[in-house]
Amino acid sequence: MGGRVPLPPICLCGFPNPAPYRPLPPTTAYLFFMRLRFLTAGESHGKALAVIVEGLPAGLPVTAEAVDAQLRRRMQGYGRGARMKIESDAIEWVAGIRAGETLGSPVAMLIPNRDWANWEDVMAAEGEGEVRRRRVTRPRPGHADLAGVLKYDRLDARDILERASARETAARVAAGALARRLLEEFGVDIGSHVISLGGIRAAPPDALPAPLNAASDASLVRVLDPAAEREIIARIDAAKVAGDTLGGEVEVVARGVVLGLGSHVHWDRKLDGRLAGMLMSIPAVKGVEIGLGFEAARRPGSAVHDPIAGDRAHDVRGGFRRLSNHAGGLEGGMTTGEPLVVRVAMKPIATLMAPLPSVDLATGQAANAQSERSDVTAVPAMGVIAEALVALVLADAMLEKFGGDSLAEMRRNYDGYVAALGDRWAGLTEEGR
Ligand code: EPS
Repeated sequence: MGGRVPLPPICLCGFPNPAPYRPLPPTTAYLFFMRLRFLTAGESHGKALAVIVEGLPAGLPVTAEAVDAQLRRRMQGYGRGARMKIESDAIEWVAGIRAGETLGSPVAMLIPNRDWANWEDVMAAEGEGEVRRRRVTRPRPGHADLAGVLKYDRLDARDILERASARETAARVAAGALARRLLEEFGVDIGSHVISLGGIRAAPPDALPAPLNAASDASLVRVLDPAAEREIIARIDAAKVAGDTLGGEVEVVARGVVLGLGSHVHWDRKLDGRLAGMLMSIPAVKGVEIGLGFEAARRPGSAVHDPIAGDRAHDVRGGFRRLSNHAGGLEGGMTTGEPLVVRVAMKPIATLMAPLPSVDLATGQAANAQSERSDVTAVPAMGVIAEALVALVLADAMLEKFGGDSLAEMRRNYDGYVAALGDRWAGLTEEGR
């Protein structure tokens, strides 16, 4: 007998494979959202958008008006299309709220689509009826149409675009409004402003106004520079005439965020990654920067890192302050207590009224892409969406750090932590300071 020793199974990388492959448990999918989870459902021209938010503590005062106010902000902005004239977004509570407070159970909300009245036949859940009317067979470059129909084996790109539409973000803004409500209880204020649109850069003031949204929402394109506002509006008008669309950049600022949210200890607990991943999920968003962002790569360290100074104020910064905030309020995956500053870049909307070349999936022939009614730009609205998503990530990180089944319990944990940070500073000798 040859007595050959069986070789260990070898994986493709050439190393011995000690254990058979086992799929990761499904809970892994939730690592990015440990405490606060949300799910949305709904097609752009379906009956309604639905959202469930799970993980909010009991006892948080909420009103439909506070949620609706955020939905109204999302509908604004010069350059939006006819759809926003049809809709008047507002929520219906479905579950999780009683007597104006959260119960600690999942909160469910509906946002009815007014436009549903015009699409009931085409979007009917059952029966062929008119379903084959208004088929989309000429995929738009830049949209989900082509990859979607091929991957999901559909004949009609409407089956894809209805869900890929940025209409879904209304549901996320509603979820974000609840997160924002929680953060307000802890003194956090989140705002945004447009810093470029259609290639025109705004020159915002060095010291941003507070509250930021009171100033940015007063502008038709949410910029803090009246000269740039005029130029941007002219650029949008010209793009509309040309059948074109425009992208741009938004800056989101969260003030009052306590030091120590997120963690340096593991990749999926770093707040930078959690924020960037969430913001990159906004339709048409192609880039996210934190603080100086890409500019930090071009400067020496001495012109990037924020010098540290003591500060007796016992606030969210734990008794210290920074002489600059190039880090955008994040170091080592943790908040520093300085304002959190995130910039988000959006490409132009993919639906062009002067469409680009495509292929008709019904005939295989070259044809121009389909033109569905759309916006020239949605950059001002994207700022509102980005604020909502930043709120969801921060609320999740707050719940992770301070926990609590009720708002009162969460507040005790928060107050104890902030007091302990202050005590540490108070314990230093005069000499040490
Ligand atoms: C949107 C609703 C949509 C578009 C836009 C965002 O309405 P409709 O398709 O009926 O005109 O205005 O959708 C897109 C930009 C897109 O690419 O699909 C909304 O509610 O935000």
